[in-house]
Amino acid sequence: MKMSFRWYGSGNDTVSLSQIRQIPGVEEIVWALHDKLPGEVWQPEEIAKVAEELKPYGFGMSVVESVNVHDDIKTAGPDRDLYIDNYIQTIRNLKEFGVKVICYNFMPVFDWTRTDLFHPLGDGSTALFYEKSKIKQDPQEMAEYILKECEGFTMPGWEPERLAKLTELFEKYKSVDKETLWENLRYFLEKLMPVCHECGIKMAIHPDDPPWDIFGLPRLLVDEESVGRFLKLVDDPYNCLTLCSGSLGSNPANNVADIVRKYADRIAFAHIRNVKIYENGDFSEVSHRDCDGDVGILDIIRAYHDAGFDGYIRPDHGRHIWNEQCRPGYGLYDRALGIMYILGAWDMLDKQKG
Ligand code: CS2
Ligand code: MN
Repeated sequence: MKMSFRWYGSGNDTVSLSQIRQIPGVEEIVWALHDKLPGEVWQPEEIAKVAEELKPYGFGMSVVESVNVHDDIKTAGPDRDLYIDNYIQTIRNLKEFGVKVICYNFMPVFDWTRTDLFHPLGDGSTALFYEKSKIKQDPQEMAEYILKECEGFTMPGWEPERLAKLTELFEKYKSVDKETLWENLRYFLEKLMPVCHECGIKMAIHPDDPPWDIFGLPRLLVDEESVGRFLKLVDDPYNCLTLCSGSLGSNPANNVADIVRKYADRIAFAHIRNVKIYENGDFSEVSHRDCDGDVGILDIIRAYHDAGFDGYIRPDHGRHIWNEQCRPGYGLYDRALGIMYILGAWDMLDKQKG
């Protein structure tokens, strides 16, 4: 297992590389070019700048999160082949810098969705929260709320340029039901696989967050069965998962540790996030400690350990603690605590194995 930490880039993150260097065990920075819109080619000169920044700290740059997928690819729009060609060029450019894994998602319109980004947890900390009943209402209202709360931060998947055209976007997805979306995903991945083999880069899809349909939009990767369907859809060792414990784990019917056990060989990247689920289906993100939430963090870590997981792993969202002013979910302190929890459990399992 190789520990990593997501970083949004100089001038775009409240956390610095020198801070990250002091978190024990971090080998890799999970990065992206955050000013790129979905569909644009990532140019070598732009990637080189990130490589130069990471070099003095000795961090690897093996994992990109995310190269976002253009809506024309998801909806089989008129320019999908052009955008797939651009994606392929980006893969080729990333290869030159040692990238091994591309994390992406295939969620229509929105990436992760929450109704409150600073929900009080009762101990003075706050975290991201999802209130089911609020999602039945207006997507425009929710998008405006998120964009307002995130002012000053770039939010991948929440590009204001895209969301300004929300009605148009919803219109595009009108004819895309779940089966069509699966088909469009297959089309995309089949075009990419030969290039992935050639470049030694794994495509690692992030499951849908939350793992159910929202605002009438279909969502594909929501449970063990659909994860299985995805892996068979394009049955290729370069077609992989970013297994996000918090995304799948917000449905209490999902046993994430079982999913890890079943598909470990196709997990390229692990996101460790804990959530507490309420009886009415609302959920709150919480600390990484197992007993603070419901996803079974320790079982999940054990499942990775038993499988001899040697992919990349990172704490996913953290709470906002100690008055830290940061990008929602992506502060320094709680994610650093998360890393220490994961490594503590991992080291103990190593020790027991002898
Ligand atoms: C991430 C996702 O912050 C998060 O919730 O886990 O946004 C993830 O980066 C994307 O879905 C991957 O494309
Ligand atoms: Mn995640």
